[in-house]
Amino acid sequence: MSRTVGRMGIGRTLRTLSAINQPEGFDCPGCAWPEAAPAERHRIEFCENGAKAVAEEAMSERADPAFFAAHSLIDLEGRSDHWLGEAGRLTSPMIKRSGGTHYEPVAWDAAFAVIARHLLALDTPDAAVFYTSGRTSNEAAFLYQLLVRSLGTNNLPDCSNMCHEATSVALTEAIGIGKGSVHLHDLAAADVILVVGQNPGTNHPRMLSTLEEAKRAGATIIAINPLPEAGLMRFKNPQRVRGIAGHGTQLSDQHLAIRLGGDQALFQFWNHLLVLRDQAVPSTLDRAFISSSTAGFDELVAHLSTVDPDALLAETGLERAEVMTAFEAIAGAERLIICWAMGITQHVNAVETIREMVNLSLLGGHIGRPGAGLCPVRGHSNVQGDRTMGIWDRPKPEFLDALEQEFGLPMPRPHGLDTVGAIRAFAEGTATVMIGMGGNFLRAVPDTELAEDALRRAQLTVQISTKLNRSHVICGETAIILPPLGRTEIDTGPNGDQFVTVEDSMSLIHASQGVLEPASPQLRSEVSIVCDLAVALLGRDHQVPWASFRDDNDAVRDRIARVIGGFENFNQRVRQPGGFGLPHLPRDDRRFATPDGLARLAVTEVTPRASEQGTLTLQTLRSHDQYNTTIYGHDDRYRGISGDRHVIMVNPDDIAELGFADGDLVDIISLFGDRERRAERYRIVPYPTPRGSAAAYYPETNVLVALDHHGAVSGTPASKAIPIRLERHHH
Ligand SMILES: Nc1nc2c(c(=O)[nH]1)N[C@H]1C(S)=C(S)[C@@H](COP(=O)(O)OP(=O)(O)OC[C@H]3O[C@@H](n4cnc5c(=O)[nH]c(N)nc54)[C@H](O)[C@@H]3O)O[C@H]1N2
Ligand SMILES: Nc1nc2c(c(=O)[nH]1)N[C@H]1C(S)=C(S)[C@@H](COP(=O)(O)OP(=O)(O)OC[C@H]3O[C@@H](n4cnc5c(=O)[nH]c(N)nc54)[C@H](O)[C@@H]3O)O[C@H]1N2
Ligand SMILES: [Mo]
Repeated sequence: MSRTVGRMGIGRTLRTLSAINQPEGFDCPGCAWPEAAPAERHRIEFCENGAKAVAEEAMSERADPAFFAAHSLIDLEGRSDHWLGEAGRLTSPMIKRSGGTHYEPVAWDAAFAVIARHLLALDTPDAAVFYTSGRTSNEAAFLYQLLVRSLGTNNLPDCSNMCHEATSVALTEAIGIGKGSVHLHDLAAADVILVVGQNPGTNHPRMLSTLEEAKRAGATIIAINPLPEAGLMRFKNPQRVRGIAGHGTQLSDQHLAIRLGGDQALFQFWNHLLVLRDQAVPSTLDRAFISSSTAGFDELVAHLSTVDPDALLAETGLERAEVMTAFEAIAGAERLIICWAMGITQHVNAVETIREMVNLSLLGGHIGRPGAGLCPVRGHSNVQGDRTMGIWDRPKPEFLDALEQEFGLPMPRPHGLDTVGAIRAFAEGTATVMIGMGGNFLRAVPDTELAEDALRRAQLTVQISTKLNRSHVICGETAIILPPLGRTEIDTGPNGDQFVTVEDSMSLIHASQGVLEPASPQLRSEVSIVCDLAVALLGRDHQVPWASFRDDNDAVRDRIARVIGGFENFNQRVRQPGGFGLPHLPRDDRRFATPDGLARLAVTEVTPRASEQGTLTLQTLRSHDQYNTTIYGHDDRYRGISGDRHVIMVNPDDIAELGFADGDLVDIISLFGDRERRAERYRIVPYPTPRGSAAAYYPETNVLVALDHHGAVSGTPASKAIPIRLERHHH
């Protein structure tokens, strides 16, 4: 608590922390891991990193007009991301006028008028881009996409493009819905859980409590990760006295220290063996399920009979014996759950890898049964809900039909720009207006230098943000900051106190209501900001009654209930403590909403890794002391690194072979054909990561990722698979 008390004071700390993730309180802005049902919930239902995320929003410092008067844009540009965040909460709408050197205060209405003028002057609405980060509420997201589509474009890139896009693509194709298929209680009932490409100890700490419960109930947990991530190796549950005092639980029974990008080969190897094993032990595969509910089995078996298991094994970098130990657990599993996150999705072959993971799950019939299923673990606390609300550059036609029917407006049909496409459009000058609903677009995206040049070419950039970040500083010719209320804050208006709703990683919808006085009386809810902008743009007589939604989230929810399946009686059901779950056919009924009603087994080709002598592959990941682009501090406690984020973790044998030593300062150079990208002055840290696989922190190393280096199907920047070499740093 020292951090929260330091930033917020003791009274506010107690009031705030006791409201996190409680039925009457607000949803933790940290991650999307679900809470237990209200009756089973702890009095303290948050983690260290959730408390940090809350403190980051509820801190006492203010980036107010006096702050902006004292710091020119050039001054701000020279500051670190950490420094910008420490400036405090944004308090007033601000504008940087064309040719201006500073942001200056602007009235809300004047700001909306400037934005409307720019948008209405565009030759085509496709020249504007509307980004969303995953902290936005369902209500604000629904109105925001409606506004954007009323203008006539599907340019709705979001943080999902950089996050779980591959999951959405692969799962929709395979099981007809792009969301995970387990409930929280399924984990405790599983007998084998694979945790793949995920660092829950830092990024989803409450998941460790769930895994601990599963472990106590007898589950075998297998961690598949290049790094021995702390929480998975040994975990002390701080919410139980035994957890604090004792030695902690060894959560994973096995750790497979896989080489970066080797997972597709690993799962294909296991699938190959499963089919062989079934010939000897006939119940290995769930034949009844396969024949009644899946398509593609014969093709998959034919393909798996042609693969070279030794070559697959070599791709993983693992020993045969350890892979076989895990295989025995998997082949014998009655209820298998596969969890995954960015270590899988941020690769060129991400969709193929998830297809192989789904194959494994389907071959054993591990879906739509208690204790079994697919468990992608989402990042941002409402990233899944934003997609459900239609924040998507590739909306489904049925969704657009429903919007048209409800609002009597034509909806644009061509697909819009995703994140990578948006940067390209700004670089080429085909996009000129950027609006960001939360997030830190500039820092989150790849190819930092290119992205900076691209966004500086914009005519107008607008950020709806709680905190100052790089996206305000590297901006268009005209730039606007609009400060919204945060999750922790009371949202009150002519219709009384309002609450919002969010969807967690397991499709549960629940209410979130802040408890703190707003950081400034000028702040407005995201819902009202969208409505005010809509009125400025589309007028009072627009088909959509924007003004009636402005201070009435119930009215917004009534519309959501009519447009989006699963939200029937939304207002009534969300008022039940703990909220309600959205339907999920595979999970609930073992049925699949694919075109033919069958789950799809997929054939994938593993592309052998081509790595040259003297090169490494780099993953960019999160430290224990950051929230995405927000840097809380310079330590990474669980990895034993402190005081410095400019480090690169390298296997000791690689360090020696490359002619370096512990502590050497190097430049990291990525190996893309078009031009050289360099991250300067990184300290080498010997680390237990597989040979050839290195790691460094995001977002500093985003400079290294070429814009074109992304998932083949998902478009997700392959920020866990950057080919690099190291060069001694010279001053
Ligand atoms: N405190 C905190 N919580 C957060 C966030 C935060 O920044 N801070 N961010 C939120 C967001 S938006 C997200 S998306 C999630 C991110 O949650 P994670 O996905 O856990 O985040 P990363 O730090 O990117 O960690 C990726 C993990 O995958 C492993 N990995 C990398 N490449 C491979 C590979 O090729 N194969 C395998 N098997 N493993 C690999 C890495 O070693 C690392 O353990 O967390 C959310 N929660
Ligand atoms: N190299 C590399 N790049 C990556 C990743 C990686 O692992 N490696 N991870 C990717 C992933 S998974 C993600 S999700 C993206 C994250 O990309 P983003 O979601 O764009 O980034 P965040 O850092 O989460 O955004 C933080 C900002 O959001 C604003 N904010 C916070 N709370 C609120 C709120 O309640 N309302 C509003 N309006 N604004 C708010 C604040 O101004 C804050 O500065 O980055 C991606 N980029
Ligand atoms: Mo994410």
